[in-house]
Amino acid sequence: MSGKNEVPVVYFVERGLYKARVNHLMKLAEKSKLVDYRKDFSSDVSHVIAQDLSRQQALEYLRKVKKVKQITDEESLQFVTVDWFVSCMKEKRIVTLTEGHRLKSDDALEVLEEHAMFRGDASAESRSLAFHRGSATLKCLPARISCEEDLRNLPHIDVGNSSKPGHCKRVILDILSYGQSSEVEEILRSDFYNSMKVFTGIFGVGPQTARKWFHDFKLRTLRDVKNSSSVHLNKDQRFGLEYYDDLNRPLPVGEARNFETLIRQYAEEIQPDIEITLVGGFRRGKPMGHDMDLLITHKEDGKEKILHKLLHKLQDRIIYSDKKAGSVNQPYSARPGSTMDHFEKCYGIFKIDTVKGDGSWTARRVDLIVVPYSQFAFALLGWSGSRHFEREIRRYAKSEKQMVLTSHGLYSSDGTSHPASSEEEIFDLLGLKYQKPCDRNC
Ligand code: 8DG
Ligand code: CA
Ligand code: CA
Repeated sequence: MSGKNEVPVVYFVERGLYKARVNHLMKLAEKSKLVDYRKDFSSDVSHVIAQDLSRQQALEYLRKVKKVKQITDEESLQFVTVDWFVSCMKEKRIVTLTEGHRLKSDDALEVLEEHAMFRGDASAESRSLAFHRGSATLKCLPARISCEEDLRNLPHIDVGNSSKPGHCKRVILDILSYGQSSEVEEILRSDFYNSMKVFTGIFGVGPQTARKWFHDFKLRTLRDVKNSSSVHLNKDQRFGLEYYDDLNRPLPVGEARNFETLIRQYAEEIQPDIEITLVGGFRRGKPMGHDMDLLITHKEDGKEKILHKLLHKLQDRIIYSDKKAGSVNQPYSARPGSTMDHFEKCYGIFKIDTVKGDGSWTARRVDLIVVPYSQFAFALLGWSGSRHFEREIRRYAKSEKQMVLTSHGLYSSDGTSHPASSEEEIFDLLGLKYQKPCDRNC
């Protein structure tokens, strides 16, 4: 857009969106007087609209799929989310762009971390961990890195005295010198990375299945998956595919808090002293999440079929639910190092009211976990994440204290259990300084 009051010229990136949704959006844009709409990308487009793609992926799509040779003024192009467009249509005005409306830029080290897990070869875990640690170091810095000197002595980046820089450092140095890392750009452009990203976005599909689809069945898109005769989807995956759009839409904390309140209300109707706690990323203060994790606990240790009764009250909202019976009396059998636990729980997809309060809903993933009161502090610590924090604190317990920490308890190597009634006590037992949930976002 060159002039101040010009009408935005919008273009939709179809990748990652269902055909029906794209058609619907295009029709809205065509009819609207607020925006001009281009079916084909042209040089006058001012707003590129996409969902669940980074800025680089949207650009890549234009170059590779749409064969756009030259994007004249990439800097002035706005890369925005479908949510921005929908808000404009609903409010019948051009909504001011906020950071939340812009497609995010890829974090180079996070791309490498993800790519290592997608490849899944023998060294995948250690490679991805190395990139994660490098990326976490950068995030903790008070200012942006501007020269090689800023990297000196940084943990997991400036490692060892070798004259050959480590992988993380090499990538950062490339970005400092050339504005980008050719290795990362190549990954972002690759069919493998882009297809794996889409496939692993389906609930119930992990890297292993996604790799099989990509390499053995030669699938590339969601449409390929749907039309493939080789793919046999299990129940999770069928729902995952059907609600792909909704389940991949970031979940705002307000929506999660509203649902937490509703669950608490239902729980109170069942029995007044049931406690409901929203955990996971939201407890760490994240404004957005991918699902809701709710702990349900009761002083009289779960004899009351709480989950069954709760799900009954929620029945109109259940799209899918997978109940797992618990075996909380043999918690020590938990595989060390694994975050999987033995609580009675339900992995579900529920219809959750949007924050608009107009009766509209979005399909969301919800984990409901029933925790015996005596194990609550451990479950709280275990389910608050982040996954990386959990891995590190469990590793620390094992290597420094010769103890096993799980979401059920803390145990010495002879199996003795060390009870705790708060997270603070667990940190204490481990000889660690207490870390608030908001400081566990590493
Ligand atoms: P997000 O949803 O905001 O994207 O992130 P998150 O809330 O940090 O991640 P999550 O995938 O929802 O996982 C939350 C925490 O739950 C994570 O640290 C691992 C932990 N967790 C357990 N036990 C189990 C389990 O049996 N299954 C799963 N899926 N997660 C578990 O402690
Ligand atoms: Ca979560
Ligand atoms: Ca979860």
